[in-house]
Amino acid sequence: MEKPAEYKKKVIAVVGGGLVGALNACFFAKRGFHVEIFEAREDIRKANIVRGRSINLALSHRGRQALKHVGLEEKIVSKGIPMHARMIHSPSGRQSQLPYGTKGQYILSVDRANLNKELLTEAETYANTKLNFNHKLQDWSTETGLMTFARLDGSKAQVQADLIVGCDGAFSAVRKQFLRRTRFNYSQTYIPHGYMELTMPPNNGEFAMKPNYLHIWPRNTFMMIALPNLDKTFTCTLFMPFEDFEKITTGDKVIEFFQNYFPDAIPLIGVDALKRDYFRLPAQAMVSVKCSPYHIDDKCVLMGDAAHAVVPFYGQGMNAGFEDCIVFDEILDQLNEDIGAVLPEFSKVRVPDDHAIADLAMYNYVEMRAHVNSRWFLFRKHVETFLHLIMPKKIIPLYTMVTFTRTRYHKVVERWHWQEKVINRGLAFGAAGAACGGVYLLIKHPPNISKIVFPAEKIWSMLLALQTPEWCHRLTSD
Ligand code: FAD
Ligand code: EGU
Repeated sequence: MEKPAEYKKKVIAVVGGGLVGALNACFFAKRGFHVEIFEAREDIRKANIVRGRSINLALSHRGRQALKHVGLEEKIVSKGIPMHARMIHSPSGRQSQLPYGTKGQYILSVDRANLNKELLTEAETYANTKLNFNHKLQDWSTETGLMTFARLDGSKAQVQADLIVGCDGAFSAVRKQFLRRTRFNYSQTYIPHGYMELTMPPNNGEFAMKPNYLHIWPRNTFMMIALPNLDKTFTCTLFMPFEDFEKITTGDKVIEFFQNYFPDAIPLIGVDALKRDYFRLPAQAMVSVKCSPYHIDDKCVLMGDAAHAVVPFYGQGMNAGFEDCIVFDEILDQLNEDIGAVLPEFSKVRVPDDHAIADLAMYNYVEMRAHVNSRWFLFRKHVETFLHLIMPKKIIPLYTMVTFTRTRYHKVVERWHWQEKVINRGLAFGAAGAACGGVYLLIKHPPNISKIVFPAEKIWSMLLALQTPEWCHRLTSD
């Protein structure tokens, strides 16, 4: 529907020119709003040193759909490296692959800096966008929408906007105003784990490991993950409790630690590189943030990590943030761009979904550190795959719904709980059925006693073995 010219002059200020902010600017620019991005850092396209969080990310369906909306899917996908399966590394160095699904089901390893650059460049192609770098939001007024930015030279800039979109990450400055208001819910949790990134160089000009995989070394409380980069390196991310990071104080201790848990990675990363890079940067913290609502009146809305920082144990943070942009766009359509109605509707629709993925990611973190080693990981995934194979319509693995569909996250959780019930019921009925069948056969063909006692005992002890933690231990201890 055609909007009055006056309306289209509305200024949307996007605070934060990270992944979600830059994408959001494209969505708003496409609609004809006047968009200004305010980013605290310098223009990363001109900077030589790119510091900051993880070098590469897993891009999946939700994120790709959002990129498609702004015409960037092909460009980003062509520079991504498909990962069709996980490669599980056991402590002995054995590698086993577990496909993500059928041929079309793969995730992509994308370079964070490149993705951010492409998004900024795309936003800039619109005549109605303006990018302001070196503008750090300090404060804003919920009454007037007036924002105060600090510039590099120490000067201040005051800017007025009709709508403020807070995309300024997990430690959002925009969100500070929300915290002072009544009936605003907020929770933040730092997990005891930190992460550290190590680079695995190419070996004789080739990838040191198979490139089209998400490499995983699951070791209960320790875990390492490696994603491939276009320059044939891998970025390895080591997840470990902070107290364990702190125990490793010398280069020799680093090697000893890797010798114990990730021996196969030592020659691939290199002893000297390992000793050096481990101490280059301290381990980084991970935080989970949940809040609601996401808006203040018709003035301001939060998206991406500013609204929901999730722990990275589902590879969904950016994907969820990108999906926020699609959902907001859909609501703008439904409600004729009436911002006063769109903001509360966005909170209503999106909060349950973002909270659901935050919970799922935290659940997976707790589960993985509790007892996930390579054997358990393989076992569980095989069970999931098998159940999907025999009941393809009824049982869909949780990660499949999260990663390869746009099923609303809260529906994914509902469906998952339902499936668990079906599986448990199936197991119970299966056991009862087998027992009845056994009794029937015994009555129909009564065997002589000497024959029955022996197998009955054996079956009984097998059933008992299934229940004992002993059996569980054999699976969960390497
Ligand atoms: P950010 O990327 O944090 O961007 C915020 C921007 O706002 C920055 O540019 C910052 O400079 C700017 N800013 C901050 N404060 C101000 C201010 N006061 N004024 C102006 N600008 C400001 N997600 C995935 O989907 N897949 C993965 O595989 C994945 N792996 C991850 C691995 C790790 C170890 C971590 C920590 C996260 C991972 N994530 C992953 C999550 C992903 O990194 C985030 O969800 C994503 O970066 C969020 O984007 P954002 O734009 O909301 O926030
Ligand atoms: C963590 C850090 C494997 C990138 C969760 C899987 C991640 C990623 C998994 C990081 C795991 C864990 C899934 C994807 C993905 C798996 C997933 C985690 C990408 C349940 C750059 N996770 N991640 N689950 O299934 O759905 O392969 O840093 F080890 S991609 Cl923790 Cl699909």
